[in-house]
Amino acid sequence: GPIGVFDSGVGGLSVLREIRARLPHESLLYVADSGHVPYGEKSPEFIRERCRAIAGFLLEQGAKALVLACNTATAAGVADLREQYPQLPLIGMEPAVKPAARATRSGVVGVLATTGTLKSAKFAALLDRFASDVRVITQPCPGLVERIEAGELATAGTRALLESLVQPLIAQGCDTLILGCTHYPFVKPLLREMLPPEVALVDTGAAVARHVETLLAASGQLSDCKATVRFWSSGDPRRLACVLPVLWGENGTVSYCS
Ligand code: DGN
Repeated sequence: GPIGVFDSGVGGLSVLREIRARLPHESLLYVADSGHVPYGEKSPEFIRERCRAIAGFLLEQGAKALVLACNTATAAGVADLREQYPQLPLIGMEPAVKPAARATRSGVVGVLATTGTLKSAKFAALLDRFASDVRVITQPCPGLVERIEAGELATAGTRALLESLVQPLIAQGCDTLILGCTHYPFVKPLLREMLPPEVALVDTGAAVARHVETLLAASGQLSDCKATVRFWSSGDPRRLACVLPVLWGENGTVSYCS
């Protein structure tokens, strides 16, 4: 069976790319919940409902494993899904606090993420566990996900927004910047241009792809067939189809799902 991957929108494509690079023989199903993007400012209850609905849909389509390719959805909904599907390989995202706390030399780590992620109990627990001896500055990024959804990866407006978000962190001595939302890797080139070279950018996509491989291997479920990829959007499927060449690297068939 395929691996089911979902996000509030196109952000999870940054994770899907890592999964395909690591596991080229796995068929993939991707749901962009673009009818309800952004999740960043929505209530945890609402996001949990969306996670349940989308997980149910992907399992109906035959998914053998699920990846919540969204930090905000993971913070709100992964515990609930684990309870509902105790046997299912289920992988969520979380900001890379542990590797960043190890890597920093200045002792100051910045976290870019949505308000929902930063306010969650899961994130507070992560800081308690792994960041006790470094200073962590959190920075919510309202408006950034919307720009990335609109395909504005390198416009003047996106650049100005990013500058205003990261300059205060750099001014406070941050040398390690966590991209704690799956949309943000798509503006890495822009961030790289505006940041001093010694500032490291850390995201979780590759680690999640390795974790998917480990879980599937452990349950003997790795595939060696010819892989296919299918996409759904709860928004306008044509809009997702339009951005696939840029964000996914090739064209794809996109259907509507509710
Ligand atoms: N891509 C999601 C994340 O990783 O948190 C959030 C995007 C959103 O809907 N705000």
